[in-house]
Amino acid sequence: MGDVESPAGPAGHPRERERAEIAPGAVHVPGWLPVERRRELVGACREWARGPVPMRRTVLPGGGVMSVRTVCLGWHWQPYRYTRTAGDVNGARVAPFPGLLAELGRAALVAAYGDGAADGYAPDAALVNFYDGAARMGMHQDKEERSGAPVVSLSIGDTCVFRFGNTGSRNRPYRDVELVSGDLFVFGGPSRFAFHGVPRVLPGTADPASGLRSGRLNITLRETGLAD
Ligand code: MD3
Ligand code: FE
Repeated sequence: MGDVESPAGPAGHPRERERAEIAPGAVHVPGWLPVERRRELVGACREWARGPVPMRRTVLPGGGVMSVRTVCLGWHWQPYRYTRTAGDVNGARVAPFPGLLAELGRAALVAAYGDGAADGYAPDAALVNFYDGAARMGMHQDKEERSGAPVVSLSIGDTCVFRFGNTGSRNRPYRDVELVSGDLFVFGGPSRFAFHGVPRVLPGTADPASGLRSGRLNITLRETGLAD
C-alpha cells in the first residue's frame, strides 16, 4: 500500500472492482450489498424456495429444461409471460412481492444512478435464480415486462462470468464481466433490452460469510407494468 493510484489505476490500466458504467444505462457496483444483507437474503431465499411455488428448473416450450433453478415472487415468470399462478409448476398462487425487496430496489437505483433515480420506481416481480457449478444461462432478452423501468440484479455466492451483449442479436459484440458476491448491476435506459447471459459459474469462489457454501444466487427485481 502507500502510493495513491490515479483513478485509471497504475500505468493506465483500468482498476477492477470499482463502480463502472459498462454500457449506457448499465451500471456495475461491486460489493454493494453488505455481508449482513447477503446473509439475510440467503435465508429469505431458502424460505422462498420452499413455496407456495417451489423453486424448480423451468421447462422451455421446446422441451428443454433450464439448468438454473428459479423461484418467482410477485409475478410468476414462465416462458414467455407473467402470471399470478404457476400453471407450469403446481398451480399455486405466487408469493406476494416482499416490501423489503422494493426498498432494496429503490436503494439500488440511487446507488447506480444517483439521487432521484428511484422516484416512482416500484418493482413488483422478483426472479430468484440458483446456479450450481454446472448451471448456465444462454443469451436472451427480458422483454415480457410492459415497463421500460430498470432491472436490478444482485449476486450472492460463487462468482460468475456475466456476458453483456447488444440489443440487436445474441452474438458479438459483448463484454464479459465477473459478478462477485455482493455485486449490484442495474440495467436501464438503452441497456434494458440488451441480450445477456451467464456462460459459467466459478465453483469454490463463494464468500462463506454470506451463508452459501456453494453455488450462486441471483435476485433480479423488475417492474412488470402489469395489473391484475
Ligand atoms: C439485462 N439472470 O433472470 S442477471 C434473468 O445472473 C437473468 O441469473 C442472470 O438474466 C443471472 O433474466 C443475469 C443480470 C440481468 C438480469 C436482467 C436483465 C441483466 C439484464 C434484464 C435486461 C437487461
Ligand atoms: Fe435475463
